[in-house]
Amino acid sequence: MSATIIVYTTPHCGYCRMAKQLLTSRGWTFREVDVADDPAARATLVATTGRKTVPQIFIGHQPIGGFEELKALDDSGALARLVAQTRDPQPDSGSTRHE
Ligand SMILES: N[C@@H](CCC(=O)N[C@@H](CS)C(=O)NCC(=O)O)C(=O)O
Repeated sequence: MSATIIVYTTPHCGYCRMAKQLLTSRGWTFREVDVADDPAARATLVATTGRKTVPQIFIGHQPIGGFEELKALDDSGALARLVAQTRDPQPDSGSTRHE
């Protein structure tokens, strides 16, 4: 299963471009949602994240912020862990399946 990464963007947004480049450089696919012409989606995004800028990036269902937050997480190594957790649900190590 691949990680669900969603990047909310607008066209001509430099931070959006940098965020997408970072994710692509790591080999992670993502879904891009352009909210430029969708005021309702943008309002929902602001309500959900508390932030008015784009990009807004979600790893799984977790809003992590914009490009600068993405970069900080990447620099610390936390981003790769977050993506891996989202991508690979931990097996139920305490149980054995009998079929
Ligand atoms: N610190 C933010 C800065 C993002 C930012 O300033 N984005 C610009 C577009 S590139 C923005 O949303 N400006 C306000 C607007 O478009 O309404 C980040 O790293 O993502």
